[in-house]
Amino acid sequence: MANVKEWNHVFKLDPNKSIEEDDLSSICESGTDAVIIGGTDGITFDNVYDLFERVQPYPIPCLLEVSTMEAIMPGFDGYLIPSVLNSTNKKFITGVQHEAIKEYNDWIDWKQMFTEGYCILNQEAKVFTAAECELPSNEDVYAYAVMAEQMFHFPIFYLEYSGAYGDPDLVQQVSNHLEETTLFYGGGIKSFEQAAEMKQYADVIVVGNIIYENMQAALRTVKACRQ
Ligand code: 1GP
Repeated sequence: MANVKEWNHVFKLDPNKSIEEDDLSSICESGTDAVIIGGTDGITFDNVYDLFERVQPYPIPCLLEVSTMEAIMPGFDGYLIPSVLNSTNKKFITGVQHEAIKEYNDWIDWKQMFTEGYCILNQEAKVFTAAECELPSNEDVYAYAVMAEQMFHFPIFYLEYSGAYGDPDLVQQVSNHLEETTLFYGGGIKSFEQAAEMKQYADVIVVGNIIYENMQAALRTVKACRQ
């Protein structure tokens, strides 16, 4: 079973983007701790299943970050269930999750589920609009972090800057507000230096887009988290 507490670095693969076999192999054999399959746009059962099947031969944990009920399937090493704390719409905080439990509770293995308190901080990101977010102040973010840990006991608090490099000082402050909950940082990491900078404060670095832009740079981010 996946143990997020032991992770330092993960790659997030987007089922809506294509990746050559050699590049997929490099990602899976890079020394990263896990591969997450997840995205915002164009997520279908077929493209998730296709990627899942291609990652299976590699000895690496593969988790599904659930963004749509249509693309949920068994077989993953774990499931990440986001709850977007800075959404203005209850649907993205507890709504879709509630619907999923009503429908599938008898089949859910809760030991495989990892709930994520998401805080989305890049207004330009598709996911910011899709999840109907409002931009929080730094004080708001600290309170969301404490809420995620102390009220909801989420195993993960995820600072999501998807597509943009975030504010390391904010990540540091958030890490100071958390004791047990694992802090994920994702967004705009394109280099060894950026990965190393954010890794000083976040428990886990999530690297996505650069995989599709510069594979060698993507692979160097793993090394930055292995120091
Ligand atoms: C996206 O946090 C991840 O959900 C990673 O962000 O794609 O910007 O690396 P990037």
